[in-house]
Amino acid sequence: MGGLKLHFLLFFLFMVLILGCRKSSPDEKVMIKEVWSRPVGMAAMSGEADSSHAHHMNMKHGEQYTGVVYMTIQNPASTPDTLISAESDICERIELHQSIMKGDQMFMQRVEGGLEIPPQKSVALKPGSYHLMMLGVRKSLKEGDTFPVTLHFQKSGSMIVESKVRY
Ligand SMILES: [Cu+2]
Repeated sequence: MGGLKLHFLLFFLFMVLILGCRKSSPDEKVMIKEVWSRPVGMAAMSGEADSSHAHHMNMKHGEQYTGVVYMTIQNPASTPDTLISAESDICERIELHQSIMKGDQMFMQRVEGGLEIPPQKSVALKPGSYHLMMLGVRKSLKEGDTFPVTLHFQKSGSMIVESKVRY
């Protein structure tokens, strides 16, 4: 009796192991979690509190509203994937940016060549790090609003996610 139970247990563990390994097949798509946005208003852009976005004023976006999109991208596959570009109906275009500290000041720069998501890793787009920058936002973003953002990945293709506005 005890031996039978042990065999069953070993078989069960074996199946878990096999299913666990199958999870990381190379054609598995990235998963997008915790998508949220917030507007970056003119006041914030010129104020000291958000000097990270000050360079947009120099980029002749002074008349436009901008916003950021944050999310976590998880890659369950055994090969890397790359976030190439993004777009949304609510803005003119979206750029991939990275915030970096220089001394005690925060600056942003465009990320060229897309953002690589290593195999079986997550990359967080979050304040002070990577973010999607929405330029020429056409509507006012109120807390709780949601809007679709289309993401284009090298391997996973295009996917639409809903971003929720949070302040
Ligand atoms: Cu930015």
